[in-house]
Amino acid sequence: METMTSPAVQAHPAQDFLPLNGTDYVEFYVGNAKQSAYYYQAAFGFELVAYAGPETGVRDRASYVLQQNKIRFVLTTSLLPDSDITRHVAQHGDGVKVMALWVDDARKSFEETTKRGAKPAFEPYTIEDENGSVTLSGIYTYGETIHTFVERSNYRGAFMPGFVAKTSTVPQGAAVGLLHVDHCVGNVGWGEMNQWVKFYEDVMGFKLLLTFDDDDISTEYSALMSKVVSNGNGYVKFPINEPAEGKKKSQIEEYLDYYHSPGVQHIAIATNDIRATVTELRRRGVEFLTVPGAYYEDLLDRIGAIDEDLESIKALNLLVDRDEEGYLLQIFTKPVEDRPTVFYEIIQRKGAKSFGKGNFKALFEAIEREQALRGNL
Ligand code: TYF
Ligand code: FE
Repeated sequence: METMTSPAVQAHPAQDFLPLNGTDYVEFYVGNAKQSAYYYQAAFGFELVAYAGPETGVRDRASYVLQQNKIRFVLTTSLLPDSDITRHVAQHGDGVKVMALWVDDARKSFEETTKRGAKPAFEPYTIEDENGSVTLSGIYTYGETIHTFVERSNYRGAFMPGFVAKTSTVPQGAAVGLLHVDHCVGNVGWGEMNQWVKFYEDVMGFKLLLTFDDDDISTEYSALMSKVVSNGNGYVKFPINEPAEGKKKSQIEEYLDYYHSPGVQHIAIATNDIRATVTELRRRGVEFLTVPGAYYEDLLDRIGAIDEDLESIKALNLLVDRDEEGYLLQIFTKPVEDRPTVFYEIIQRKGAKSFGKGNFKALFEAIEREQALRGNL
C-alpha cells in the first residue's frame, strides 16, 4: 500500500540544518566525454557552456559542462590508464558519480552532515578565478556516489574556477524544453532501503514522503520496494529502491548485476509541455518504453478529465496519473547506456506531487519486456 507519511512539505522549515537551494549539477563519469557530450547536445538539446581538460591545463581528465534551463550535467572522462575515474567506469560503466547540491554554506553543510555520521568524500575547499570563488565539500551516499555541496553566491563565471567558458559546435535543433531536475532515484541492495532512508533523515534532515511496498509494485515477475525522501523545501527529492523477491529477477537486481553496486537509476526531468518535449526527443532518436494500447482504453475512467486530448497522449505513448492535488504526465526512456543502468524520466506535473503509482504496473511490465529481450528475466 502507498502510504503518505508526511502531509506537508514545509516551505520554510523552522530548523533546517541543511538548507538546499536545489540541484546544482549531476556529474557522470564516462568512457568518452567528447562523444557523450555530443549525445546530450544532439539528442537531449543541452548546450555546452564550459570545459576543462588538457587545453586548459588539466592533465588527468576532460570535463564538459552542459546546460538546459536549470539543469546542469557534467561529463567527465579520465585521460589516464588508472585513476578513480577509470576504475569507476570499468566497474559501473558510464554512470552518475556526483549529485551536487546548491547550498549557501558548503563548510557548514559538511560540518552538519559529517557530525551526524556522513562519510566524508572531501573536506571543504575554496577555488578562485577572475570571476569569483566557489566553495565545495563532499560526502558519500549509496555505493560510490557522492553529494557535493556547492556554494557559488560569489561566482559569476560559466561554471566554476578551473573551467573555461565554451560554446556548442553541435547544430541545435528545436528547443526540447527540459527545465529542472524533478527527482533522482537510487537503487540500493537487498534490505538496504531503510538504512538509506535513515541516512537522508538523520544525516541530511530529509523527511520520508512516500512508501511503496511490495504489492504496489510487484508485477507477475519482478518486484521492488521504494521510499521517497524530500528536503525541507521539497526542491530535492530522492526515491530509494531496493529489490524484492518475485517470480523472476527484479529490475533492481538487474541494475545491481550490471552496475555492480548501488547507484543512480533514473533522473526525472521536468517539462511544461511534455507533448512538445517528447515529440522532439523522439525525432532526435531518444528511445522510450512503450505500453500496450489497452493502457489507454480505460485511462480517462481511471484518472478523470485531462486538458490534453487522449489521441495525442496515446500517439506519444505518454503515461498519466492523478492524485489528490492534480495529475501528472510522464514517460521513461530506455537505458541510455549499453548496460541496463541509467535512464531518464520526462515528467510534467499539473498539480500532482506524487510519482505515478497508478502507472507502476504498466511501466514495470514494459521494463520487464526489455529485461527479457536482454536475457535477464
Ligand atoms: O521515481 C519513481 O518513483 C517513479 C516510478 O524502477 C519508478 O518514476 C520507480 C522505480 C522504477 C522506475 C520508475
Ligand atoms: Fe521517477
